[in-house]
Amino acid sequence: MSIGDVIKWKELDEAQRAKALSRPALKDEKLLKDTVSAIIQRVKTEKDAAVLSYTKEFDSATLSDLRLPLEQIAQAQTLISPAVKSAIDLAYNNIRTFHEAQYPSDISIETQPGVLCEQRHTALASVGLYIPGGSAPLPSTVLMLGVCAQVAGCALPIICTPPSPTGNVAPEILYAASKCGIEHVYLCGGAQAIAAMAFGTETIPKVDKIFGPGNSFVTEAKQQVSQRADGAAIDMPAGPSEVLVLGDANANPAFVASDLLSQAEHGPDSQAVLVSDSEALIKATQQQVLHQLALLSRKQIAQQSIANSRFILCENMEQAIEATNAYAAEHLIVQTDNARDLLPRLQHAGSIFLGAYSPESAGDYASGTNHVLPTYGYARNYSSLGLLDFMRRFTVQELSAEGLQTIGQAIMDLADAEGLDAHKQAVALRLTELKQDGSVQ
Ligand code: HSO
Ligand code: ZN
Repeated sequence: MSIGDVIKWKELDEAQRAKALSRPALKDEKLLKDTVSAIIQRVKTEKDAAVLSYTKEFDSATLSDLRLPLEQIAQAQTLISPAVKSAIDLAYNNIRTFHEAQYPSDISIETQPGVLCEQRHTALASVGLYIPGGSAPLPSTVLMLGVCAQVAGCALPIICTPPSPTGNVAPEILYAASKCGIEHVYLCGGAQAIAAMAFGTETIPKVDKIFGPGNSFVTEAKQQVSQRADGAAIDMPAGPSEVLVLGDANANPAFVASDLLSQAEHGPDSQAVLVSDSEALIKATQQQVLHQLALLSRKQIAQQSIANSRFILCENMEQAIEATNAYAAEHLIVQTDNARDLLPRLQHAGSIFLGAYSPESAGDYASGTNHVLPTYGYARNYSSLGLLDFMRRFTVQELSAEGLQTIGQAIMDLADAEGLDAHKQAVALRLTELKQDGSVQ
């Protein structure tokens, strides 16, 4: 079993440092793009028939109807254990509390007397939530997306999720959907599900925006449909998921190893990185990783990811913070003394977990924060998912006669400067009328 080497940061030049922080390469881009584009085209023209045929081909499920019967959503709670039911209830409440607190305030302000400017918010009308199937069905992702749609007030939230070969969906997923008030669940996955939500089929409604994680086909399909005017918007670009733990000599190696492995068990291309100024922590963590790994049910998956893990030894905390910021981790776990003191210096991360008792799993499931986060370095310029992603903001303005008189000359001068006569005229006509009216000077 192999584990990433210890990388000594001070011995690396700039190019080697960039390589030490690089993400796993995405494979065979051209083939992926072409395959996905063919699927999208077929779904766009053949609609339900194409989705049903892909579902048979890729999910081995022969369906007559893509929509899951509503009764199955209602019945789900009778099919899950009481422990899982109350865990979903607890997670739902915390996620709801945190996202309700994000509800934005509208703004209404007079920039000058009689010039009223407003910023308002409205929920997106229809949203498509993609929930992956495969080796681990994720009811937690239903909550992360579904609560946002519910709190924002989206009128039509729908879920697409791949069915099992017998045409079923895990009851945990359906119970989470029912908590979020979702009635439309469609049995399809992969690029075909993304295409169906982007363009609509006889059964699956077209949505305004598509959310959620997925494999490379799903990710590529989301990118492609988001680039078409007749497609749909998407939440964010995505790549394989990752964690970076920033630890000092006082960090608990068993805790650190468990966080690295939590990431590693997601998939072979997940990345786990430890950055530290303590060689002792790195060595002890590596031992713990090997020890804990052997006991995991998904050790086949985790060990592939751990083979690509990185252990970066820095000379001091300054340097460690620099490397951490350069990586821009999706999940950044800070296991140092006084972790909160470092917060102002941590620039790029999707979500930050402070201190020994804040494992990534807390945010993955139940603390209340969203687990849909920018991966693959996108934490430099994208935000963690939140309520506002399910809303749109727009502006309103209302000028009184006095207001137009106050700023009218400036508008006309700017229109002159841009050579746009009709713009100037739109103001001039009104000002002339006001003068004739005599109501305003
Ligand atoms: N760590 C994943 C989310 C997840 N973990 C779901 C467990 N279930 C991406 O943030
Ligand atoms: Zn996770």
